[in-house]
Amino acid sequence: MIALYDFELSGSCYKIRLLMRILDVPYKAVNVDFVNKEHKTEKYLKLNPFGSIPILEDDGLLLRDSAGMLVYLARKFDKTNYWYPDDAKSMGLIQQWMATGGNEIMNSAAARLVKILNYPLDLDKLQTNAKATFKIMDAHLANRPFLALDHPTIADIACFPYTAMAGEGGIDLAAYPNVVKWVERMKGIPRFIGMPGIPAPMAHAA
Ligand SMILES: N[C@@H](CCC(=O)N[C@@H](CS)C(=O)NCC(=O)O)C(=O)O
Repeated sequence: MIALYDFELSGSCYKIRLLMRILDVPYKAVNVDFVNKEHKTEKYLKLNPFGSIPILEDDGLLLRDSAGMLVYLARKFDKTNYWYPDDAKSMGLIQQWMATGGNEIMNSAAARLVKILNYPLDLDKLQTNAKATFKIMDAHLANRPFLALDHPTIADIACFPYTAMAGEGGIDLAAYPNVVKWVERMKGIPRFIGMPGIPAPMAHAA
Protein backbone atom coordinates (compact mmCIF):
# COMPACT_ATOMS: atom_id res chain seq x y z
CA MET A 1 0.00 0.00 0.00
CA ILE A 2 1.12 3.57 -0.68
CA ALA A 3 2.71 5.33 2.30
CA LEU A 4 2.50 9.12 2.55
CA TYR A 5 4.88 10.76 5.01
CA ASP A 6 2.53 13.44 6.10
CA PHE A 7 1.91 16.40 8.40
CA GLU A 8 -1.65 17.61 8.86
CA LEU A 9 -0.83 21.32 8.66
CA SER A 10 1.35 21.01 5.56
CA GLY A 11 -0.31 22.33 2.41
CA SER A 12 2.19 20.38 0.32
CA CYS A 13 1.11 17.11 1.98
CA TYR A 14 -2.52 18.15 1.62
CA LYS A 15 -2.12 18.39 -2.18
CA ILE A 16 -1.42 14.66 -2.16
CA ARG A 17 -4.13 13.78 0.35
CA LEU A 18 -6.63 15.72 -1.75
CA LEU A 19 -5.81 13.98 -5.03
CA MET A 20 -5.72 10.54 -3.38
CA ARG A 21 -9.12 11.23 -1.87
CA ILE A 22 -10.54 12.42 -5.21
CA LEU A 23 -9.18 9.34 -7.00
CA ASP A 24 -10.14 7.03 -4.12
CA VAL A 25 -6.58 5.73 -3.69
CA PRO A 26 -6.04 3.76 -0.48
CA TYR A 27 -2.92 4.80 1.45
CA LYS A 28 -1.33 4.76 4.86
CA ALA A 29 -0.35 8.12 6.37
CA VAL A 30 2.86 8.21 8.42
CA ASN A 31 2.84 11.26 10.64
CA VAL A 32 6.05 13.32 10.57
CA ASP A 33 6.77 15.54 13.58
CA PHE A 34 7.43 18.59 11.41
CA VAL A 35 7.41 21.09 14.28
CA ASN A 36 10.28 19.23 15.94
CA LYS A 37 12.04 18.85 12.55
CA GLU A 38 11.76 15.08 12.30
CA HIS A 39 12.01 15.52 8.51
CA LYS A 40 15.62 16.68 9.05
CA THR A 41 16.65 13.55 10.95
CA GLU A 42 18.90 10.92 9.41
CA LYS A 43 15.98 8.55 8.93
CA TYR A 44 14.08 11.05 6.81
CA LEU A 45 17.10 12.49 5.00
CA LYS A 46 17.67 8.96 3.71
CA LEU A 47 14.21 9.05 2.17
CA ASN A 48 14.52 12.66 0.98
CA PRO A 49 17.95 14.33 1.10
CA PHE A 50 16.22 17.69 0.45
CA GLY A 51 14.70 17.42 3.93
CA SER A 52 11.12 18.26 3.01
CA ILE A 53 7.73 16.58 3.14
CA PRO A 54 5.64 15.09 1.61
CA ILE A 55 7.44 11.87 0.76
CA LEU A 56 5.56 9.10 -1.01
CA GLU A 57 6.50 5.44 -1.15
CA ASP A 58 4.78 3.01 -3.49
CA ASP A 59 5.98 -0.49 -4.20
CA GLY A 60 9.68 0.37 -3.81
CA LEU A 61 9.36 3.76 -5.53
CA LEU A 62 10.24 6.84 -3.47
CA LEU A 63 9.02 10.27 -4.55
CA ARG A 64 10.09 13.46 -2.75
CA ASP A 65 8.27 16.26 -4.55
CA SER A 66 4.55 16.96 -4.54
CA ALA A 67 4.45 17.81 -8.26
CA GLY A 68 6.06 14.48 -9.13
CA MET A 69 3.59 12.75 -6.85
CA LEU A 70 0.57 14.44 -8.45
CA VAL A 71 1.78 13.38 -11.91
CA TYR A 72 2.47 9.83 -10.72
CA LEU A 73 -0.86 9.40 -8.95
CA ALA A 74 -2.91 10.91 -11.78
CA ARG A 75 -1.17 8.78 -14.41
CA LYS A 76 -1.46 5.60 -12.35
CA PHE A 77 -4.93 5.90 -10.85
CA ASP A 78 -7.00 8.26 -13.02
CA LYS A 79 -8.08 5.92 -15.78
CA THR A 80 -10.13 8.71 -17.43
CA ASN A 81 -7.10 11.03 -17.84
CA TYR A 82 -9.25 13.88 -16.52
CA TRP A 83 -6.78 15.24 -13.95
CA TYR A 84 -3.72 15.00 -16.21
CA PRO A 85 -4.70 14.62 -19.87
CA ASP A 86 -1.85 13.32 -21.99
CA ASP A 87 -2.03 15.45 -25.13
CA ALA A 88 0.91 17.80 -25.70
CA LYS A 89 -1.02 21.04 -25.30
CA SER A 90 -2.72 20.05 -22.04
CA MET A 91 0.51 18.74 -20.58
CA GLY A 92 2.37 21.96 -21.40
CA LEU A 93 -0.36 24.12 -19.91
CA ILE A 94 -0.57 21.94 -16.81
CA GLN A 95 3.19 21.75 -16.26
CA GLN A 96 3.65 25.50 -16.34
CA TRP A 97 1.10 25.98 -13.58
CA MET A 98 2.55 23.05 -11.61
CA ALA A 99 5.83 24.96 -11.69
CA THR A 100 4.08 28.10 -10.44
CA GLY A 101 2.65 26.03 -7.59
CA GLY A 102 6.11 24.79 -6.64
CA ASN A 103 7.87 28.13 -7.04
CA GLU A 104 6.14 31.52 -6.92
CA ILE A 105 3.19 30.38 -4.79
CA MET A 106 5.62 28.94 -2.23
CA ASN A 107 6.27 32.56 -1.21
CA SER A 108 2.83 32.39 0.37
CA ALA A 109 3.74 29.07 2.05
CA ALA A 110 6.91 30.59 3.48
CA ALA A 111 5.05 33.69 4.70
CA ARG A 112 2.73 31.33 6.58
CA LEU A 113 5.73 29.54 8.14
CA VAL A 114 7.03 32.90 9.37
CA LYS A 115 3.63 33.71 10.89
CA ILE A 116 2.81 30.36 12.48
CA LEU A 117 6.22 28.77 13.18
CA ASN A 118 8.42 31.89 13.44
CA TYR A 119 10.68 30.92 10.53
CA PRO A 120 13.46 33.57 10.32
CA LEU A 121 12.62 34.73 6.77
CA ASP A 122 11.90 38.13 5.22
CA LEU A 123 8.11 38.29 5.62
CA ASP A 124 7.75 41.53 3.72
CA LYS A 125 9.57 40.21 0.68
CA LEU A 126 7.64 36.93 0.74
CA GLN A 127 4.31 38.74 0.94
CA THR A 128 5.28 41.12 -1.87
CA ASN A 129 6.31 38.21 -4.11
CA ALA A 130 3.16 36.24 -3.28
CA LYS A 131 0.95 39.24 -4.01
CA ALA A 132 2.63 39.74 -7.40
CA THR A 133 1.82 36.09 -8.19
CA PHE A 134 -1.80 36.37 -7.05
CA LYS A 135 -2.21 39.46 -9.22
CA ILE A 136 -1.10 37.48 -12.27
CA MET A 137 -3.37 34.57 -11.30
CA ASP A 138 -6.27 36.96 -10.81
CA ALA A 139 -5.90 38.37 -14.33
CA HIS A 140 -5.49 34.84 -15.73
CA LEU A 141 -8.66 33.63 -13.99
CA ALA A 142 -10.74 36.60 -15.16
CA ASN A 143 -12.09 34.66 -18.14
CA ARG A 144 -11.48 31.00 -17.32
CA PRO A 145 -12.68 28.75 -14.50
CA PHE A 146 -9.45 26.86 -13.83
CA LEU A 147 -5.74 27.50 -14.31
CA ALA A 148 -4.75 25.18 -17.16
CA LEU A 149 -7.87 23.73 -18.80
CA ASP A 150 -11.61 24.36 -18.68
CA HIS A 151 -11.91 21.84 -15.85
CA PRO A 152 -9.79 21.23 -12.74
CA THR A 153 -6.47 19.41 -13.19
CA ILE A 154 -3.44 18.60 -11.06
CA ALA A 155 -2.23 22.13 -11.91
CA ASP A 156 -5.06 23.57 -9.82
CA ILE A 157 -4.30 21.17 -6.97
CA ALA A 158 -0.62 22.20 -7.05
CA CYS A 159 -1.53 25.88 -6.72
CA PHE A 160 -4.50 25.53 -4.41
CA PRO A 161 -3.42 25.12 -0.74
CA TYR A 162 -1.02 28.02 -0.35
CA THR A 163 -3.34 30.29 -2.30
CA ALA A 164 -6.33 29.30 -0.18
CA MET A 165 -4.28 29.76 3.02
CA ALA A 166 -2.67 33.06 2.00
CA GLY A 167 -4.48 34.77 4.88
CA GLU A 168 -2.42 32.71 7.35
CA GLY A 169 0.66 34.38 5.87
CA GLY A 170 -0.88 37.82 6.32
CA ILE A 171 -1.99 38.20 2.69
CA ASP A 172 -5.56 39.34 2.10
CA LEU A 173 -7.01 37.58 -0.94
CA ALA A 174 -9.89 40.07 -1.12
CA ALA A 175 -7.75 42.11 -3.53
CA TYR A 176 -7.91 39.18 -5.98
CA PRO A 177 -11.63 38.43 -6.52
CA ASN A 178 -11.12 35.97 -9.39
CA VAL A 179 -8.71 34.01 -7.23
CA VAL A 180 -11.27 33.95 -4.41
CA LYS A 181 -13.91 32.60 -6.82
CA TRP A 182 -11.47 29.94 -8.06
CA VAL A 183 -10.78 28.86 -4.46
CA GLU A 184 -14.54 28.43 -3.95
CA ARG A 185 -14.82 26.55 -7.27
CA MET A 186 -12.08 24.18 -6.11
CA LYS A 187 -14.05 23.49 -2.93
CA GLY A 188 -16.96 22.34 -5.13
CA ILE A 189 -14.94 19.47 -6.65
CA PRO A 190 -16.66 16.14 -5.92
CA ARG A 191 -15.01 14.32 -2.98
CA PHE A 192 -13.18 17.53 -1.95
CA ILE A 193 -11.63 17.46 1.51
CA GLY A 194 -10.26 20.42 3.45
CA MET A 195 -7.49 20.78 6.00
CA PRO A 196 -7.02 23.07 8.99
CA GLY A 197 -7.06 26.53 7.38
CA ILE A 198 -9.13 25.35 4.38
CA PRO A 199 -12.60 24.51 5.62
CA ALA A 200 -14.61 22.26 3.30
CA PRO A 201 -18.12 23.44 2.45
CA MET A 202 -20.77 21.87 4.68
CA ALA A 203 -21.99 19.55 1.90
CA HIS A 204 -18.52 17.98 1.70
CA ALA A 205 -17.62 17.98 5.39
CA ALA A 206 -16.93 14.39 6.42
N1 LIG B 1 9.26 20.83 -3.52
C1 LIG B 1 8.64 20.25 -2.36
C2 LIG B 1 8.58 21.25 -1.26
C3 LIG B 1 7.62 20.89 -0.19
C4 LIG B 1 7.80 21.77 1.03
O1 LIG B 1 8.24 22.92 0.96
N2 LIG B 1 7.47 21.20 2.17
C5 LIG B 1 7.65 21.90 3.40
C6 LIG B 1 6.48 21.58 4.32
S1 LIG B 1 4.98 22.18 3.66
C7 LIG B 1 8.92 21.40 4.04
O2 LIG B 1 9.06 20.24 4.29
N3 LIG B 1 9.86 22.33 4.29
C8 LIG B 1 11.09 22.02 4.94
C9 LIG B 1 11.25 22.85 6.17
O3 LIG B 1 10.59 23.87 6.30
O4 LIG B 1 12.04 22.45 7.02
C10 LIG B 1 7.25 19.71 -2.71
O5 LIG B 1 6.48 20.41 -3.38
O6 LIG B 1 6.96 18.61 -2.31
